[in-house]
Amino acid sequence: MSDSGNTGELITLALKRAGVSHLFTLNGGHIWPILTAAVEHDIRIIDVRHEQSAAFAAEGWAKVTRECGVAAVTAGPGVTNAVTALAQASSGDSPMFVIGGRAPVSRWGMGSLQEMDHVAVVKTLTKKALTLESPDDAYGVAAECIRTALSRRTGPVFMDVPIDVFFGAADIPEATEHLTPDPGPPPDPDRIAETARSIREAKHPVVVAGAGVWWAHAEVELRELVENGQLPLIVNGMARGTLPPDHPLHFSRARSKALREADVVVVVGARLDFRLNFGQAPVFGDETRIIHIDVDRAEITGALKPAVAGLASGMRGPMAGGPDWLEALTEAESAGRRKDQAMLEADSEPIHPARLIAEVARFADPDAIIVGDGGDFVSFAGRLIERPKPGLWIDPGPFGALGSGPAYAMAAKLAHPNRQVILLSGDGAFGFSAMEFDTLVRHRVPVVCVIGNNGIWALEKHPMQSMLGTSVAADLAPGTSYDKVVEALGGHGERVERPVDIRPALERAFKAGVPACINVICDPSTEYPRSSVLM
Ligand SMILES: Cc1ncc(C[n+]2csc(CCOP(=O)(O)OP(=O)(O)O)c2C)c(N)n1
Ligand SMILES: [Mg+2]
Repeated sequence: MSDSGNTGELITLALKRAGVSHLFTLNGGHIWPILTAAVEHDIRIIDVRHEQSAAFAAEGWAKVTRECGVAAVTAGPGVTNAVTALAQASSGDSPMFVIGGRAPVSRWGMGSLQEMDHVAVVKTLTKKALTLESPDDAYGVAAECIRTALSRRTGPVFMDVPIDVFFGAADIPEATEHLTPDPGPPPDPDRIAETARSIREAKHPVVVAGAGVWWAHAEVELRELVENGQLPLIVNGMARGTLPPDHPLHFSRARSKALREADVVVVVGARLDFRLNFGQAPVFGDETRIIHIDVDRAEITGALKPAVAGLASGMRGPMAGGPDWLEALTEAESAGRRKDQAMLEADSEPIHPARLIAEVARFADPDAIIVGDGGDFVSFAGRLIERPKPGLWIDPGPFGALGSGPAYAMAAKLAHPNRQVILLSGDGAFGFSAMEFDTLVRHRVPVVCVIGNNGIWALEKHPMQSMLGTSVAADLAPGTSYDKVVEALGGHGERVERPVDIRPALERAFKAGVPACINVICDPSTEYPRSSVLM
């Protein structure tokens, strides 16, 4: 006869079994059973100041570790506060599991405190959303939720638990088989061989890789593909760092030339969304043939790891393209880099955001995890900071929610306590989740936040001004002392106004041993040189 446990304990045991080590949460009576069980079974609880951050932290955990991040939020407003993060996870394919409290099933419809049907709200944002009906199902359903989140295409899963079900009990199951995530159907070998042939016959081939490669653990195969075929690689999203910045096949500044002039572009694990101009001209040439490969929703579908490995081994044999293509791109790449040089070295005051980014890039360790949360400031960072490996640059992805940064940085530092974690935040972005510095202080998670404080919502103000001739609701107060906010919460804070003071401030912030904020006053008139409208 096995022991019994309440539903909170049964869910917790399923989480443990799936390797979950952290639970991001904010208290509410509807979820007490999982909070007490997590403590009992040694899952570390990180309690935040807003449920949005609990869910963003779970998502950040997923992005950094490729494990399933888990958050527990209370019924009603706890769940609605987590909705933005579920949407972000859905748009970025982040595997996460959000557990919600729920008003009691025994009084459903009678108007209990915080009663609402969460499942109806989150259904379109999740791979699966359900209400747990009985303690007997708790272990198996929770295990299956994690498996679903990690199966490809990865994504968020939601389960709510009525409070009377949460406190109900069932037998603890005997040790069960570990549930293995589904990597996706095997790709069609004929289509892979055909694609390999198209690449070999191309004069100007290009490979574009996106987050799907990261989620599929296919970065080694991707490198083999481009090296075997000597193919120029362009990355976006979580595929950043797939090749180190000095690799001769890694191109970023030559991106527009490469896409415009390519005859064959193989897009792997990336969506043909606004970042790739929906696969259309003028970003792609009129004659460019795009071959789209992804685990689903693509021309060629299937598990990406074997698909890319298949392409890599198909690169043996004669290639139609000569060295001229790579040479032309290399030249464009160097010219683009030379053009950026002046802003990287700018000595002006207020500080040029690119100079600030350059100082951070020089300071960061090779394995530092850099988190971006903001507008133009993060665009500068995205362009100027390069990572030697994937998984070291974390941003909101295509959903673009401001305010995810502190939670992502927290998750990154919890997952990798011995590495530097640097949060690059716009001053506007900082306002969304500033109270999470209290969470970082309480849980002793010493991330260093660098604010590019330009006193405006620059990514909106500059385009609004140039497109509409006016800007409305685009200003913040100049020079606000956000560093004092962090200091007041128990962290280390500094204000920096001169370029020469950036590096010493970074050194002190990392030595401080507590969460830190370097509030750098930046020039509001510098506009990110954007070539497209972000819509
Ligand atoms: C939650 C949310 N609200 C609004 C926006 C629209 N938005 C995108 S960038 C941006 C400006 C960000 O300003 P800041 O963080 O100060 O960075 P800056 O552009 O000034 O460098 C805004 C308002 C968004 N992406 N997400
Ligand atoms: Mg700003």
